[in-house]
Amino acid sequence: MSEMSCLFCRILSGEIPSTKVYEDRLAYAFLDVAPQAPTHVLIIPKEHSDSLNDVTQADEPVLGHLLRLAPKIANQLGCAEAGYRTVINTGGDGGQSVDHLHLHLLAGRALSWPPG
Ligand code: DGP
Repeated sequence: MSEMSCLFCRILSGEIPSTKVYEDRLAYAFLDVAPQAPTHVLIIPKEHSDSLNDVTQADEPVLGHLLRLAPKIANQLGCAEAGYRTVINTGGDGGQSVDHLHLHLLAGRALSWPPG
C-alpha cells in the first residue's frame, strides 16, 4: 500500500478531515467514522505500516507507545475506570479494512465476548 493512497496517511496529512482526540510526535488518535461503541477511537502511528504483520523490532517502541496511549486516552475521555477494549485487526480474517496499522479503543458500554 502506497502512503499516498493510504486513507489514514491522508487523514494524518489533513487531506481528509477527522476529529482529533490526541496527537503527539509518534501517534495520532481520532474518532472512528463508524463507531461500534459510544466511544470508538482509532490510535495510529504516524509512520505507515500496513499491519501488525509488517512490524519489526525497530517498531517496538512505537507499538508500546500506542498501547500506553490507550489508558491515557481512555482516561481523557472518562472511560478508563468503567473499562474499555483495545483491538488490532490484522488481515482479512482479522477484519482489517484499512491497511495502516491502528489500535481500536472501544468503550462506553459493556462489550460482549467473543467477537463475531
Ligand atoms: P479495521 O476494520 O480494523 O481496519 O478498522 C478501520 C476503521 O476505520 C473502521 O472502524 C472504520 C474506520 N474508518 C474508515 N474510514 C474512515 C474515515 O474516513 N474516517 C474515520 N474517522 N474512520 C474511518
